[in-house]
Amino acid sequence: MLEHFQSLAEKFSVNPDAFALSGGREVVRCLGDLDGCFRDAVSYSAALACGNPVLYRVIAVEPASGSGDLHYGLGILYPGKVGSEYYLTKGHLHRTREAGEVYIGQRGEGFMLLEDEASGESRLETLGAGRVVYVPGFTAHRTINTGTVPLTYFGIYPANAGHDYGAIAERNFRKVLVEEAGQPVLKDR
Ligand code: PAN
Ligand code: ZN
Repeated sequence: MLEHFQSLAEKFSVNPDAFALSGGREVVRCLGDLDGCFRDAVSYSAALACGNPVLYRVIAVEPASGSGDLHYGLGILYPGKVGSEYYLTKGHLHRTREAGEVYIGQRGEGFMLLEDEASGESRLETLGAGRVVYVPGFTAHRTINTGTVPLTYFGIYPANAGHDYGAIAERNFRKVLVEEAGQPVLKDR
């Protein structure tokens, strides 16, 4: 019986420090996968010419895909910048537009950039240890690491949410988060 519970603990464990989440599928995104995401194309090419570091990883668990089911994942976004713009995730809308998401910050310092698809209105929400960010439906979302250590976060979303990268990639987010005098500043692209 004890062995049974130990194996369950193994099956359903999360460890943000070790970036471990049981039962998930890992996706790794490198600098070269984020072509067109950063504002400064010259700095992007120069950075890529020096190497292709991993920018972030996501372990996603998809236990079931029926109506009402949930998927969840652990993300880790490393610190760094391209020019003056902080490392970020590609960002997406959910394919099922009305699907929302909850992000729970685990470690590090950063933000989520949210952009309402219809109005184009942007919002910057703090994401870090102990912060919860609710992403409403119909909202493009991207994670940004403004700190000096990896930013880890847990995300929970409807199983039918899906990822639509195309719509936001075509025009990109309207705002950029850049470092000015050592501080993050939100600017128009
Ligand atoms: C997250 C994201 C994760 C990586 O799990 O997928 O932060 O960002 P991109 O998917 O934009 O590369 C999520 O929002 N899932 O829906
Ligand atoms: Zn999402």
